[in-house]
Amino acid sequence: MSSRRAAVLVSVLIALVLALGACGSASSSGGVIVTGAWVRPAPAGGETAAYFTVSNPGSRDDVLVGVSTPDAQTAGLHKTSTDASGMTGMAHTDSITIPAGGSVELKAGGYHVMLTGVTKDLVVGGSIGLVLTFEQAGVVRTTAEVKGG
Ligand SMILES: [Cu+2]
Repeated sequence: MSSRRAAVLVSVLIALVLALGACGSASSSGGVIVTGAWVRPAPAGGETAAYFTVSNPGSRDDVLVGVSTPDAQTAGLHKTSTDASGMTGMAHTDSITIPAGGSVELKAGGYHVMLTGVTKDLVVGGSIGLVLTFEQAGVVRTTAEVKGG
């Protein structure tokens, strides 16, 4: 083999490795898949909300029972809802069930992760870590990108 052909072969292998490595912003453990995690900007010490989608391709329901982060003093599951008089508020929720074969999207106006006392300025382009605990899947770690909104 000529050295030129060898060089081409090496380039192809490197491209392949990069392509395979690039498919992973999804975080998975034992059945659930967490995708699209993001968090709203906030100044250090402030509060904000984080969102993501959890898919459960498995054959039994799983339940998100806890959330934590090294990047804020507290993290908890909240649900925003609007009552009959049109007042919008949010309340702590203990758990979010992810149905077998289904998915749940945490989004504005619904479920979210409430963070208080963030330990650094969250600016667009930055990120924080989230540690999610599921009844079945156990601990799933993901990275939430700071996005405007
Ligand atoms: Cu909240």
